[in-house]
Amino acid sequence: MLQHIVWTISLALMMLVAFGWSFVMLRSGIREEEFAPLQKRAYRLRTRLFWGLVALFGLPMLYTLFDLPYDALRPAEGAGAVQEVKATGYMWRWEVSTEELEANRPVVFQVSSGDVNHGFGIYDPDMKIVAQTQAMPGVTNTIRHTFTRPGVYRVMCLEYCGVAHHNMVAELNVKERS
Ligand SMILES: [Cu+2]
Repeated sequence: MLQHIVWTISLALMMLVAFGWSFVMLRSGIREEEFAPLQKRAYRLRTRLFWGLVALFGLPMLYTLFDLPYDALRPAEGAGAVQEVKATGYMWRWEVSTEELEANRPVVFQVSSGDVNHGFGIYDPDMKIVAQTQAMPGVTNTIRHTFTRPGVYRVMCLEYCGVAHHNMVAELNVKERS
């Protein structure tokens, strides 16, 4: 149902954009000096509309950026010593220095690759992504994450790296903090 509404709205907006494009294309031969007063008003309106939209959507967009699974942007929460994990991607497996972690204690992942580019994505027990970074040869990327919920998390490759790409799964066992 919702999908149907969104599709109808998208279609209407696409038609509006197509109409705007064809209008501009048909009128593109006219110089600015020859604009009719109505056209000048339309252009002024467009400028105001542009800045209005920037103001209206700019802030919510910035705000939602914080929900992206890039934990480098957020400091890890939780007290206690940091747990360090070295993770290296290979075609087609992950080498993880430890699979046993504690919840509510910050974890720092040092992520790299032994061959080609891989994507290091951590999924929670509900298969929702919680953190991710690139695994690149010759580069170590750091991500910080604090697991708040115990359970079995999965590391999966997010970058297609060959025929057995789908086999690149490692498990992280996050236990209740002792
Ligand atoms: Cu892959």
